[in-house]
Amino acid sequence: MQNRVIMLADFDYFFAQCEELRNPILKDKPVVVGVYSGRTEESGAVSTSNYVARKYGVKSGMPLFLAKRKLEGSDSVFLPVDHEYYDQISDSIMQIFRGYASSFEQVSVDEAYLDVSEQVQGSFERAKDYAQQIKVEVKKRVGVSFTIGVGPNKLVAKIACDSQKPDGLTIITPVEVGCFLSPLPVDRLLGVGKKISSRMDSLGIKTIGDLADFDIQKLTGIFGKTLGIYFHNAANGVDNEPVQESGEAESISRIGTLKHDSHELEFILQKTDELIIDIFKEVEEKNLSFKQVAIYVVMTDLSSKSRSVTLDQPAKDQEVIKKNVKVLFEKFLNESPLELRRVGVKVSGFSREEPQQKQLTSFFQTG
Ligand code: TTP
Ligand code: CA
Repeated sequence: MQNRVIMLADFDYFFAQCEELRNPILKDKPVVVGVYSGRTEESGAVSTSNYVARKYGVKSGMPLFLAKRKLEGSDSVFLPVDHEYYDQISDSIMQIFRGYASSFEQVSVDEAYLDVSEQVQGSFERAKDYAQQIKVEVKKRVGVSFTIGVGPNKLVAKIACDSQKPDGLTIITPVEVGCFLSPLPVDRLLGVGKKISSRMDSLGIKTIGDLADFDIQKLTGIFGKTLGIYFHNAANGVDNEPVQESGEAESISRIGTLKHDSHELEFILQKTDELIIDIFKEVEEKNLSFKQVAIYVVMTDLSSKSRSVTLDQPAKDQEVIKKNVKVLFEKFLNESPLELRRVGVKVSGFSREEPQQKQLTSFFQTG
């Protein structure tokens, strides 16, 4: 049987990178994206920060006031999270990934596994070029950099990915797995949190290598059969979990930058038509009907807005998206005099039933 070749792609400093994308002036400054709780001007926590800010000691989860203190005297920029925008960037990249893999599994807004065994014919040498190719295409089409870890399974791909960021590419071939994992601290394994790692520490298990060498009978005696066997396998780099799409998408969206800033309906619709074709392809592939259509805009002052409409009944028709997007933009452009820089389209409210009209047509065709 051919080797499995599994990739994990993890977008670099994702929310902050998205902010740099819509406002390139930010690139050389410390950028902090945070959730403001609203109680006082400074209360809240850091979601993420770019690598410039990280040099000052800023970390995810840190209180904003502390991040402010660390960045005192620098030309730092603090921004509130804009999930709608990050989701659209994420969706655009995920769709590119799908085209490169036989199976695909999105883990979070900024992480996905790709099973590329067939595409690279089980060769890790080829996987290197293949990964570069994916990086180049995403950079060109969306503008985002990310890190890839490649391994014979999901577990190794994930740890490989974490070992060199940002814009990294780490490849661990099956023969390298043992040497790669064994010196790493045991808490790098999924499922080994603070409590378990201190228990392992008291057993003399500090590294993944220590865990791999630890007697499996004793291990299952201490942690129970399921966990014990899992720890033993994981420490030995064994993981047979398949890469598979989990659950249903909640929404399908695309975002794109206009060739130039504009307030002109026809020009904007040319761009959204391109996005809609791409969205509809995915809707059809997944055999979905949708009930909501939304637009998203980023204006020249970098503020962003969204507008949506709920349909009377589920639809599965590209023209329905186009028509509603047109109406939403007509209304929006009337309300707002600012020129637009980026535009996005989203469909959501999915169901799998055939839309009524289609049912009728198929009834007539078969009847
Ligand atoms: P991560 O992948 O953990 O971090 P990152 O992408 O910002 O940085 P890198 O991968 O280069 O180390 O998280 C992905 C996004 O999830 C991140 O951009 C913001 C969000 N996030 C939070 O909102 N709170 C958190 O505590 C963490 C860790 C992440
Ligand atoms: Ca990330």
